[in-house]
Amino acid sequence: MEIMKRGALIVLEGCDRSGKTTQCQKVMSWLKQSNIESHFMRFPERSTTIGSLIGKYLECSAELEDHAIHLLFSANRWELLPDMKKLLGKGTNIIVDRYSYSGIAFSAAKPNMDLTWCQKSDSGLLKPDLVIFLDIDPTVAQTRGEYGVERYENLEMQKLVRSNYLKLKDETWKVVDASRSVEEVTRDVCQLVKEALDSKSLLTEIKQLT
Ligand code: FDM
Repeated sequence: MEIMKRGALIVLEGCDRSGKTTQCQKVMSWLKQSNIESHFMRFPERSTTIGSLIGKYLECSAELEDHAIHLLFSANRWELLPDMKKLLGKGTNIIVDRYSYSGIAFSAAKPNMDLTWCQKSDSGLLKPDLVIFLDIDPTVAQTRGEYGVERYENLEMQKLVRSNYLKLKDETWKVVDASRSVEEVTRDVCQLVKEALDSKSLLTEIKQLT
């Protein structure tokens, strides 16, 4: 009897202008062409009630205490957990643009926010099978175009965020040099995704973030 493989949970992370969204689109179109059942998600997911408040905060039209907004970002992942479990359970792979690591790296870049405290609210969410970190020096990333008007889109913050990201790196992380051309990065990203989809670990239950 053939054992059914669950879907893989694959996350792309990186600082602003590292090319996450472009690479997610490239991976999704490659998966579609290859007839591999996959679903795209992004965090924050601004379409929910919690997400719309997060959106207002990011656009600077609402102010929230730092711990409170951190917990809302986390709640936004918790509210989508049942959907994620359902998809993975029926064998659909999920490609995610930002996840808990953004939650921790951005919140902990603020004064008086503790990285370990920031990790706690996501404990129990699904642990990705693969995290692709698109690494680029924020000073170089900035040359790709002006930052927008949203909160956090400034060089100082992005430098702190990058150093936090690097503290979160574990065995599921693969670091990709995102300073290269879109095509070069896509080649590496698709290769990493392919390896994750071929992995025997998809025959075992998905782990949880601690
Ligand atoms: N962000 C994103 C957080 O601060 N915490 C989180 O948990 C997540 C998922 O929101 F500045 C920040 C990171 C970024 C902003 O921007 C979302 P995009 O352009 O929609 O990814």
